[in-house]
Amino acid sequence: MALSLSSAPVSLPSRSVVTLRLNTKQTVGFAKNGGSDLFLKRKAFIRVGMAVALNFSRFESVTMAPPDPILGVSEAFKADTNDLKLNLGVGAYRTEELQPYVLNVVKKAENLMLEKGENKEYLPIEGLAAFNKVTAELLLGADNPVIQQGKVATVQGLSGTGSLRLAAAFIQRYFPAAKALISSPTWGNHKNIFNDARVPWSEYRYYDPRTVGLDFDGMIADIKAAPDGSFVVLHGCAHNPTGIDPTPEQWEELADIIQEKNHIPFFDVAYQGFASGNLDADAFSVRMFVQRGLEVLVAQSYSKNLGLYAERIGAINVVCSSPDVADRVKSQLKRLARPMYSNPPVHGARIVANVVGDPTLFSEWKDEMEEMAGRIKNVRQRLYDSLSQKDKSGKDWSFILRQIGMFSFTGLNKAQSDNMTNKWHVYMTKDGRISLAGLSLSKCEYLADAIIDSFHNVS
Ligand code: KET
Repeated sequence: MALSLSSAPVSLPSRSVVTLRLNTKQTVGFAKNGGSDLFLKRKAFIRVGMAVALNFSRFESVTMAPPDPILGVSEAFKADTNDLKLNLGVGAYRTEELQPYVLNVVKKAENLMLEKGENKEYLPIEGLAAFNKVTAELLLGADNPVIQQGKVATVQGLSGTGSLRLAAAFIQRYFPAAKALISSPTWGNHKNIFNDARVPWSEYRYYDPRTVGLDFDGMIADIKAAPDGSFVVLHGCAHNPTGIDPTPEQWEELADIIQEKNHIPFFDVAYQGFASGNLDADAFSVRMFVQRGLEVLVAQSYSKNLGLYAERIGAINVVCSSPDVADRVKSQLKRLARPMYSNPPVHGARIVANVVGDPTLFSEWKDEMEEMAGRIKNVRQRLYDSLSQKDKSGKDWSFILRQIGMFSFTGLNKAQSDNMTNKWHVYMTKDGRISLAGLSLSKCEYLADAIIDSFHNVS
């Protein structure tokens, strides 16, 4: 059926609603449902100065966002039908058969939870108390005086990302003039997090491509040159993407400079246990800063070390100079969390509380983590061996063995990384990072061929 106006007839698609703005300032609505038109409001003979907006979206100006540099790689991998394909993009641990891995301690904790038949009521805004207790203890050591004195504000977060984002919102609210300092390079999402939270950031030098190592002098110089009272974002261990950490002596020197400059250290701890295979050893940097009496922010994640990627479980810890300050900081973190997501999910928090809080499960977890870290070390060695044997150019690949954690920063540039994907079906991030956690011993030779071809034949 057609709607006749003073101008040309207009055909309405079924189920459409049209609002006509009349020159009399009256609004008349028509709806068409199936075949019969309804006259909704007011009968009127109309001379229309009309805007009939059919097939027009109010979101027309929204542009297509680029794929995420890390998670977008997994999407592209899924779409590839080649059997040889290898996903070395996202940092997610796989078995030697390249299957996702659910830790045995996680299954045991989940069975316990099922037996207890716990309810699904809302958690408090700050999260599960049992989780918050064990997560701070795991990070700082259970006997750490700052815990015993109540100086740590711990709030359960939506894994590492959500915890970083909450802390960034806190920085924006209470230190609106402060800047975040991030390493160059760093985990790609750091920039997004600070951008979205409207915290200005700048980079400090970190990686030296000439030595394929740490540019410690550059790092110190940039941290010194930054405005006093900046938030220095540091990777607690297993720096992503370079796999290069400062030595203990360099950490001490960094703490000196940070203290001198009145900066606030902001640790991102996403790989505790994955650098050395040992949870305490990997917490060295954070604990050393805390021991010096510094106030410190620490975001934690259980995605990697407990394999709880999709559970979104982590925490933000703010170590404060007094229990009173810690209470106030915590109250403000809760205030920020409430309108964003109200309160966090319970399942992952219960798993962590059960595993870390139970001596038997805790010790089993350490064994499993050592096993995961060990498998990655084996793959790292095999990749190095394959590259060294196959590459006749004399290039020194030993940097791969010096890097730690889940990743290897290969030094391949964007064009070379593209070649890895387009020709060899090896999916990786465009900064040249490969996740060794997604590699098996049996695929090392193939990967070495791909790397050698890309490195030597693509400029
Ligand atoms: N910090 C770092 C340094 C990091 O590498 C990740 C994740 C996170 C925090 C956050 O993880 P979450 O799952 O929110 O706890 N990195 C891997 C996955 C990702 O990019 O989201 C990665 O680099 O592949």
